[in-house]
Amino acid sequence: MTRNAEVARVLKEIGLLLEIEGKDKFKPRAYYRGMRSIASLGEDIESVAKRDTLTDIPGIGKGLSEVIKSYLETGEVELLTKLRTRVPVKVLELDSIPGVGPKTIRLVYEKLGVTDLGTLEKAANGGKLSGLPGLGEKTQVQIIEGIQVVRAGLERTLLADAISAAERIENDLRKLKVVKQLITAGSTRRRRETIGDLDFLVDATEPETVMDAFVNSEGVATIIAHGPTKSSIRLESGLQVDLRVLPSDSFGAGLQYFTGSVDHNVRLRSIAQKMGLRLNEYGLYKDKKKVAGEDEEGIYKALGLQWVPPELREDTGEIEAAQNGNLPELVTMNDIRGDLHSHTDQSDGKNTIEEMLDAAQALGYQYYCVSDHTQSLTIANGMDEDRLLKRIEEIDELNASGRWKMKILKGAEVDILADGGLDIEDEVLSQLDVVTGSIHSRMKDKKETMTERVCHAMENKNIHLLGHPTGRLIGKRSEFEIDLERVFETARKHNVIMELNAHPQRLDLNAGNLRAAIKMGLKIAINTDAHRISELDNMRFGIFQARRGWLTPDDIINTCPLKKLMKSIKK
Ligand code: DGT
Ligand code: CA
Ligand code: CA
Ligand code: ZN
Repeated sequence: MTRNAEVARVLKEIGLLLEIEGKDKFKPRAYYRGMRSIASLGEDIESVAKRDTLTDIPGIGKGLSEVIKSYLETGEVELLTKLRTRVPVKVLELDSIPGVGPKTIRLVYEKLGVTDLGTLEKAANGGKLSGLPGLGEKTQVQIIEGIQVVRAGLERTLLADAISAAERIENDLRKLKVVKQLITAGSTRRRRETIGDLDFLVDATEPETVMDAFVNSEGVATIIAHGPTKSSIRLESGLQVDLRVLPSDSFGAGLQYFTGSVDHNVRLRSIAQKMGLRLNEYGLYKDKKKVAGEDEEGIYKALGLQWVPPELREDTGEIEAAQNGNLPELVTMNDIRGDLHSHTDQSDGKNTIEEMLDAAQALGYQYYCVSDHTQSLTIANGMDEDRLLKRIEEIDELNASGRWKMKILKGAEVDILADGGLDIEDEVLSQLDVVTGSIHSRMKDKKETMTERVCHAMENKNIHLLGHPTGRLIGKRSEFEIDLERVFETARKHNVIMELNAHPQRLDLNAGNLRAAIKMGLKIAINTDAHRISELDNMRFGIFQARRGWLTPDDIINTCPLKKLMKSIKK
């Protein structure tokens, strides 16, 4: 968690506790406002505090600035400590359940003594909620489902969060002169969507020095084990990190073993056995003689396989492909020539169009599509036809200005309405370069209805892309029910491109969906859907996911040069 996110969390907790205590109606709102303000702050809160300009932040008055200062300086806030004693409720945990907010928390706390996820679950399963004022049978079912969603997401960490924690510790350890090689293996190296724990491997001249530094890393909550060849810590975020020391001449074998997956490793071991060899984390052996182990390539080669990119090591066909020399040439960051889905402060983005363009240009893109929300998404200040027409003129001017070398593409992320229509007139849509259609409403539609809706939208001749096709938010919201096979067929018929939304919490489509889509001959666009400058960097998570879906540059539309891109999205 970044410092800003930590502070936002503290403000939110205070707000929630105050609201549940119920003594003051207005104070909680001030804390929520401050929370939102800090969460969307473009600058590091610590720098603002150092300059002593916290009260310049919208929504941060004297009181809140004192709270923030106290937290940044001491890690504690007196008000929060007192509130937690007066109202012993795990408000953040309960508030994270979809469909549960402060009002419900207050009600179940007062009437049923619910204080956390476990006690709420018990009350809901016992049918105790549906008797409470304003809570029906339906809400009770929703809450039970919501608890399951939270539970499923709690134990694992999003890849992006795991990687940023890993990089922070790795960078510190790399500064030690005794470290020769250091790498994060396990599911993180395989770029799984979520991570159980981090698995560091190190080759060092003085392992104890590395171990000591490791257990003393910043952000450690508990030291689980501290030994000469293996140590484990738990970070404040709850994420566990293991560090293993490997001998130099076995580093490749250890890296291979601890990268996994278990299924992939089991297959390799049986191939070794059939060849009269033995494979373990120290090497590949013929009787007592080591035939490979220093590097990974050597092990795969000795087993008659191409080296397998970690993203493919799930035993879903990669072993056979590697035996036949048929592994795909997976896409890399260098192949990406532009981003086709992004927002500005005209809708719910945080930065101006110029700021976004400067940042995109710095990434070396050839083209960049600005695609703000449209009118039916009122909470995102979506654009109507008039505003869109103005936007079109504005982009013509920006292109003509010559300030940006890349081509600025005119786009919109239009809402797919309940009946499958789009929320902007065709007359205006036809003037845009790239139109993405997305579902943002009625996500609980029945499978048949949702499939019809999306397929009908794709029949519109002005739609080029289907945005975040399954609508899931990892650990928060499941995919909506939809017949993807029919969606893919319809997309192929009408030349609609499937988005791979690169936001770490979306990664939508998933790897299996991607493989199915390209098998049917569909093209994919990897888009960040950036709502602020920093989110343009999420492209890397889209690339990771694309690789897990076996995608090559040819499968991806935004690897094309501009001319070819415009030609191939034409209807
Ligand atoms: P995670 O942490 O749940 O996201 O997933 P992994 O894949 O990182 O799993 P983890 O941390 O339990 O173990 C790291 C790797 O070590 C795993 O991918 C393969 C290897 N490994 C662990 N246990 C076994 C085992 O019992 N057999 C074999 N062949 N390999 C194992
Ligand atoms: Ca792991
Ligand atoms: Ca592990
Ligand atoms: Zn979007």
